[in-house]
Amino acid sequence: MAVKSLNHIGIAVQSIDAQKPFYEGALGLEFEGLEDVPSQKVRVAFFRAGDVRLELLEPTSEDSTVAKFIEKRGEGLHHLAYTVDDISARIAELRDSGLRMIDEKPREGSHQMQIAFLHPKSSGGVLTELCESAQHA
Ligand code: CMX
Repeated sequence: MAVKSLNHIGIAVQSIDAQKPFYEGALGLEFEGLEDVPSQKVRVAFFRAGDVRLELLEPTSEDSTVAKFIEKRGEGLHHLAYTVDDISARIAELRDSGLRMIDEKPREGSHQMQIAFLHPKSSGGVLTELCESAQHA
C-alpha cells in the first residue's frame, strides 16, 4: 500500500479558542475554519501549513475519545492522517497484513472525507488515520 501524502496532523486541545492565537497569531498560519464532527464528538479547527493542515481537536462531550486522551495524556499531538486512494481497499490490505484496524469500514470525518483509524498499538504508538475525499484534499 502507498499513501499519497500527509493530509493533516491532529492535535488535542481543551479549547480551540484558547489555542487559536498561537497558531494564527504567533505562527501566522492561515485559519481555514471550524467544523463539528458529531460522529467523533469533536469540534475541529483547521490551519494551513503549506501542503499540510493542522487539525485542532476539541472534545464536545465527556465521553469523547479526545476527552479521554487529554485526561490520560494531556493536550498535545494526537494523530497523523494520510491521504489514500480507495480507502476500502487500503483498509482490507492493512487488516489482511495483520494490523489492527479501529475502523473496519470507512466512516465520515471532517471535510466530508471518508476516514478510518488504525489502532496505535499496531503503529508504534502513533494513532494513524487514512482519509480519502472526492477531491483528494
Ligand atoms: N495516540 C497514541 N496512543 C493512544 C492514543 C493516541 N491518540 N489514544 C489512546 N492511546 C493509547 C493509550 O495511551 C493506551 O495505551 P496504554 O494501554 O499503553 O495505556 C491505549 O491506546 C488504549 O487507550 P485507552 O485510553 O484505553 O482508550 P481506548 O482504548 O478507549 O481508545 C483508541 C483508544 C485509539 C482506540 C480511541 O481513541 C479511538 O478509537 N481513536 C480513533 C478515533 C479518534 O481518535 N477520533 C478523534 C479524531 C477525529 C477526527 O480527526 O476527525
